[in-house]
Amino acid sequence: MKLACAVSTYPTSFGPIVFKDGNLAENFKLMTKYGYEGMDLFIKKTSQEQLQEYKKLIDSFGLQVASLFAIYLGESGVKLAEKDPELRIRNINLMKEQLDNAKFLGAVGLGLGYIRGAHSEDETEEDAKKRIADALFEIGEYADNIGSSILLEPINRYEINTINSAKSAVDFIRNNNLKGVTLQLDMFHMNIEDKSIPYAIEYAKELISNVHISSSTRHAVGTGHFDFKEVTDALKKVGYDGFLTLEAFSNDADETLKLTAENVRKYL
Ligand code: LER
Ligand code: MN
Repeated sequence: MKLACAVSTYPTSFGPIVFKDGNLAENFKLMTKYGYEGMDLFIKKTSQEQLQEYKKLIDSFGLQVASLFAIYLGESGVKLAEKDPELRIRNINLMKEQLDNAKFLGAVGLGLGYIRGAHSEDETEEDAKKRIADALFEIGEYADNIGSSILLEPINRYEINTINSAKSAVDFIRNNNLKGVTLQLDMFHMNIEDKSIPYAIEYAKELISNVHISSSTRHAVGTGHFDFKEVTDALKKVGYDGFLTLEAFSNDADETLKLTAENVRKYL
């Protein structure tokens, strides 16, 4: 397994990202100092020229992109659970554009967090999940055709009311026969929603494409009460050899990266 870190290409207020200032070259320098090999890249609407610049810079540091996240779309109201048919088509197309960007950057795929959308008060989670599944059927097929993937991320109930546990995400993908859709796991969310993290990892095994790591308080790995060995043992047992991406709060990037690298390496 390889160590990665969440990085934003632009100044963002989104909480659990170590590098929120968009100073990519400076951030990459610190990452390589502690042996990080990749990143989850958080981007906003980006021109082809700008993407090429990012790729050049990432390559020059010998880094890789694990997942690409376009959370700005979610922040501007784009959701797959959209009820308006015309807006749904627009949203599906926006996701396809971002999949092309993920492919261009050599990422494992495009993360799908808040952009799946929530269910409204006058309907059940199942109602919204039907619309999300319909959209994902088309987007997943597109991803599969271009050799990429949508990484659906189970997110805890306090942040969104659809697809909270890893187990429910696996069932959702299987029950809807979704091609080109895999999983972005996140220890912080699984700790809240899954009865057992090792059991959920075993249950999800063929679908895991990336894993977000942090402490139980969502800071540097090793500073809370998570049994990190239990998690890495479970990942090893299912043969996972992708990225462990630090997605955490931090007031001191150097310290957060250093502590996480030390605490993760003992278990790899
Ligand atoms: C949100 O809490 C999260 O975990 C991210 O990966 C964004 O989707
Ligand atoms: Mn996450």
